[in-house]
Amino acid sequence: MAPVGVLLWRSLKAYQVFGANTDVGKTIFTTLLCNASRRFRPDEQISFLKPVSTGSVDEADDGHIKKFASQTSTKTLFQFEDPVSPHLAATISKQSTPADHVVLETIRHHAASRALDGPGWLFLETAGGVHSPGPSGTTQADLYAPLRLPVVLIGDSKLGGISQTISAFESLRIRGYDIESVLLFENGHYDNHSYLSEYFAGEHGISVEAFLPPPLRVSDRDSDIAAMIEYYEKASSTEKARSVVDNLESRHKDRISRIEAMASEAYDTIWYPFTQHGRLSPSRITTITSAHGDYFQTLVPNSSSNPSSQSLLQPTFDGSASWWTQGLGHANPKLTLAASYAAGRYGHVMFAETIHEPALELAKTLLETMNNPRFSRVFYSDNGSTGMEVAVKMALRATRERYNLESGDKLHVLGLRGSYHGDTMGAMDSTEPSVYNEKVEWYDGKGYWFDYPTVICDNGSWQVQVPRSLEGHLGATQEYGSMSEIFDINRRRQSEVYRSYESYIRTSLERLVREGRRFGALVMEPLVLGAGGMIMVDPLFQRAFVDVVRNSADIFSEGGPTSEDPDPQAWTGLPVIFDEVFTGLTRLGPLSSSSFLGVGPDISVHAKLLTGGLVPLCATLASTSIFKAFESTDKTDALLHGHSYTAHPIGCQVALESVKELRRIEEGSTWDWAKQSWKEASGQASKKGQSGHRQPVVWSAWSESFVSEVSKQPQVSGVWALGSVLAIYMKDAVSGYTSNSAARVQEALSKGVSSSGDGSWNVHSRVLGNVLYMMASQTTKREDIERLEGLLRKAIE
Ligand SMILES: Cc1ncc(COP(=O)(O)O)c(C=O)c1O
Ligand SMILES: *[C@@H]1O[C@H](CO)[C@@H](O)[C@H](O)[C@H]1NC(C)=O
Ligand SMILES: *[C@@H]1O[C@H](CO)[C@@H](O)[C@H](O)[C@H]1NC(C)=O
Ligand SMILES: *[C@@H]1O[C@H](CO)[C@@H](O)[C@H](O)[C@H]1NC(C)=O
Ligand SMILES: *[C@@H]1O[C@H](CO)[C@@H](O)[C@H](O)[C@H]1NC(C)=O
Ligand SMILES: CC(=O)N[C@H]1CO[C@H](CO)[C@@H](O)[C@@H]1O
Repeated sequence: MAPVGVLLWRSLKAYQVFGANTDVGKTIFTTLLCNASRRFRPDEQISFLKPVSTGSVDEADDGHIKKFASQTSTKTLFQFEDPVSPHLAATISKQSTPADHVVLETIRHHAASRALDGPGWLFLETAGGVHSPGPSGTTQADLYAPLRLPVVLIGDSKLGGISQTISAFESLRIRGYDIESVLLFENGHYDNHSYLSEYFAGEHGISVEAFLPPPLRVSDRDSDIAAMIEYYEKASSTEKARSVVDNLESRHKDRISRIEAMASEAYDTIWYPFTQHGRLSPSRITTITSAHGDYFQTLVPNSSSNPSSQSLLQPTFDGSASWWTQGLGHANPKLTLAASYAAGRYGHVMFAETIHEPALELAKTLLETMNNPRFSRVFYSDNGSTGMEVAVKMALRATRERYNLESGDKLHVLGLRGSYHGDTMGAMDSTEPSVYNEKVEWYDGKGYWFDYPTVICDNGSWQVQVPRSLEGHLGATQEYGSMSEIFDINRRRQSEVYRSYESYIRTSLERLVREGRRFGALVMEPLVLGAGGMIMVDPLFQRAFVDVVRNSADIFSEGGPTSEDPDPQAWTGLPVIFDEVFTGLTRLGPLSSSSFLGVGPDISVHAKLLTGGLVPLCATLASTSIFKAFESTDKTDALLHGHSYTAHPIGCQVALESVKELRRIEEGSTWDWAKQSWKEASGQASKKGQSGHRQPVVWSAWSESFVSEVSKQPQVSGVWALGSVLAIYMKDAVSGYTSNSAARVQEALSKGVSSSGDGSWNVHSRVLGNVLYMMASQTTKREDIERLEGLLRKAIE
């Protein structure tokens, strides 16, 4: 089954009719719309769709339509006999309850076949009010959101109806629906539609039309029908009805022309990040009209030359998880509501010597979640770069205080080659020269970056590969039976390999200090260097690095005076900073990627998944011993660092919701299918080392068999997968040329799977040099992964 796509065709003007409440006249208005659109567009076909209907078939809404808008083709997709809410009807009935995606898929299938019939209209009528539950229990506003049909909202003209109508509007609006028209009955006593007309026209540019209500029911069936025929005859021929039809048609056309113009307008007005404009053209720009779950909805290429019955949009898997930020799905309603709540409660408030509930709750939650006994403080900033910036400031000051260094001594950081910590100055200076910073005028790297052994699956075998430059110190590449053996830190720490890592690092540090360098911090991305090329570092090497640094106070103090810190959780040697911006909060499985190393940092930095990717926010966690380095009676000794949006309440509230959700996922059974398959593949038993920490289970959403299979392809030099991340290293196509084999796979993914029917979809991905990576969210289902693996296989071949 293809992923769910938004419904948009040039030929078919499809609208979803929502009611502000039950019993506000949805069926009457839908009948009126069907009847009037046929009257004013006599050459177009009119369709009515009731996705879910309850109650006896005789009284069903499509019966009403058949009677009073007789030239409409009608269809009910799921009919339940009991006249109760669909979620109850579905449980009472003997039929099985259709899952949400089945309801959506069935609607899409039906609408696509209507689109093929040539120019026409489709009116899809919902049941009850906007939040009345669908069959699975998901409320309709959420259930239908992925289709993103434009809405005709039927207002409530009864007592209290203004409030009902506005509430319904707001519920739809915050879920990304476009409300194109509000229709309601005239109410002779109150004239309330004038209030709504002004409200919607003024604030939202939406037209409100009030129609006379139908005649009261009479007991004689024939006269009742006659009266209704007269009513529809009259109402549908009014100028008002014509203007509603005209308005809906022009809104449809506007929507399409706006979408189709976006890429070329962007080409003329936008300055893109990480983009060489000299090589850009409008056709290379992806127009994203909305996003839901793991998919963008994008404009199909060359849409204007396609037949008008072909879908204008297609689902596009967000293969980079929108720069690694997404984990709980795009447009997640829980996060949307959290953001709206905080915006309503606070908007934004400043954060020096003030406190608000979202920031406090989040700080407590993060300290508990990271479960690192060293941590006691949370510092907020607004993105990964600035969070790292402040982490480095913290660490360098703590080192300066501990070793009583002069303020003139320039402190360097220790790190790994290929690190990336962001694009602000200090974050850049903490990394070695690379494409990201080399050409930046103020870049001034201050540090020493080690080479290191890496983990990869090559030709079906898991290896720790040692770079040529280190073979003399660390020996040759080692093969392991499975990835989890490589991650068995407790066992590997007893090995000869660990001792060779230790002595190599220790000797190097001694040499560097002898050469006159002074160090202020160890800065690492635990396990995976993201932007540097999706490189998985041997966790044992990083562990050895931390162990050696913590035991080398003698080297870093250079025999000078040292201030003691009696706190048992105090840092030793140098403060250790883990940049978990990319790797943390379940991206690789565990809540903290430091658990792979079995050692906690003194400072850690969290962003991206922190807010489920909805808004930027960063939290830098620090130990008391680091915090104390800034304490004095002099204001200028304080950490004088802050941003306009530090700890903004919306970010904190959303983060609170995300972290709770990620914890539920991490502790629950969501990933059991994936864990099970990796366990079977490697004979892994969940083990607790006798002497060490509890090691996290090593698994990935991407299957072990897929990783192993792809690693055997002649074009591929290696693969790894962990948590939601998959990295495929392509061999250079022609030696001497810069690699473009990853770009070719990327191209094939973006062509995607086309279907003569209506199930086309594709993949948006980003490559890093010769590495193609793919990222799922924490909620991606097995079927989606299998579908993607299928496409990847073809793209690589
Ligand atoms: C490891 C790491 N640190 C820091 C950053 C910078 O984060 P931001 O882009 O939120 O400033 C990134 C961004 O990709 C990252 O991957
Ligand atoms: C509109 O309604 C009237 C009254 O029921 C009916 O006579 C007419 O055929 C309907 N038009 C269409 C196009 O269904
Ligand atoms: C779109 O049209 C251009 C020019 O007509 C053509 O070169 C290109 O291959 C087309 N792209 C697709 C995806 O069909
Ligand atoms: C991060 O936040 C800082 C401070 O608000 C800002 O200057 C910077 O542009 C942001 N983004 C990056 C990528 O550094
Ligand atoms: C890959 O491994 C198989 C055995 O598992 C071996 O026969 C083959 O030669 C290897 N291929 C390469 C390119 O090393
Ligand atoms: C439907 C609704 O909100 N009705 C109100 C219309 O306006 C009158 C007075 O202007 C109110 O009394 C009704 O409650």
